Amino acid sequence: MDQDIARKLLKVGEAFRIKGPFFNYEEVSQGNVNRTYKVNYIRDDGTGMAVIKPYLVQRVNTYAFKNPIQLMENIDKVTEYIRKKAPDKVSLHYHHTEDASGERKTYLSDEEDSFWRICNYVPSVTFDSCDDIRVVRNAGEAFGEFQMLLSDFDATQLYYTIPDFHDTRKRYETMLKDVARDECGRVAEVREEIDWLLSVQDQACRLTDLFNEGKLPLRVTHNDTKINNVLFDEVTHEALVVVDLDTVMPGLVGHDFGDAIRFAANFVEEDWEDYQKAGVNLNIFWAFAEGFLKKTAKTLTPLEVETLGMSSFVLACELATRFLDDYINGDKYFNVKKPKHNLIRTRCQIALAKDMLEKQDAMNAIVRECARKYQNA
Ligand code: GN1
Ligand code: MG
Repeated sequence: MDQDIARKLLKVGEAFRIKGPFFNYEEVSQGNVNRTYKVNYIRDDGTGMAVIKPYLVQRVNTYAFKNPIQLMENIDKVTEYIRKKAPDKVSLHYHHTEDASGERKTYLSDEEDSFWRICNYVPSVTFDSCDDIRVVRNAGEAFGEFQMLLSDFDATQLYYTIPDFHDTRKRYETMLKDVARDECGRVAEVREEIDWLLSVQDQACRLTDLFNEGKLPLRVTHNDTKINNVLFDEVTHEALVVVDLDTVMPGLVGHDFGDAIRFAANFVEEDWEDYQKAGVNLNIFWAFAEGFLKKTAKTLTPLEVETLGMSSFVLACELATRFLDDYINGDKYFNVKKPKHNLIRTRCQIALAKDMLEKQDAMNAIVRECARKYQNA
């Protein structure tokens, strides 16, 4: 246990009036942007016996999220809405601080300009990668259901926590500006990656273009649908709840479908050193599509259905530009754990995207088949 972190977490817990002595903490290593800790406190179970009570404590990355207070307002509204609509479902509850004047907040913004929040810890398992078709189908259902739960939520109530988050055209423009600046002298090393991404730019920007042409409806989407953002029951592996609501904003259905596929259906993890092995596992693709369309098929427009197959290619390319841009800028946005981490991630997304291009027809056929099945069900 790092003593400085432990001391910091202790202070944060005090601000949120968490009861009982601080016991210990462990870092939850999944997120690439925020820092997350499971912090354990000791409680009396009412009979004099000590029990461990865990909380999930997060430090929000304010480089990525410039307005974390608005972000917390979004989360409050969305979790409240889902709780009312589906009161029996497991849900996230954020704790409140209280200052001398009695003002309560769901966050602590402290002197070092760091931004903290605490929510209930849900006993569960998560999967960073998964070959179990049933689990993947459950994840598809969970993200599909999440979108359906919010289908009549008034999207104008939501702030854009990261403007233009899935605007692929703008992601390319930003990367090109940073290439021109070449702040860290890294551009020469990544010419091949830049050239490949530029060679597929129009295909990669297909969702953005269709939206700008007014052909796709805006929905409330999750926008960060990695399978490890679903908590599963430890025994049954049923999906319990979708977490990581920082990017819940108006978006396109393809953003959620494509992002989930590029993460869950990849043969290897997102930062696999041997990146040539990246590629799309069609069985996993099918399982996710089946779960997702089971929940959404009846509400999607024909064009939305048509975009799902290619959306995974779009999201893989978009994320490759983001990782590459961050590498070129000196690794400021994504947490990196080793040198060239963002470059390895870029190469992995590019290898995946190349494989997706070859499997485009198969992916489209699977989506059409699942949509047909559940539109008529
Ligand atoms: C970030 O925070 P995390 O690890 O769930 C990123 C996603 C990327 C993902 C890639 C706010 O997600 O957009 O797809 O890394 N989130 C943000 O692993 O930028
Ligand atoms: Mg996230």
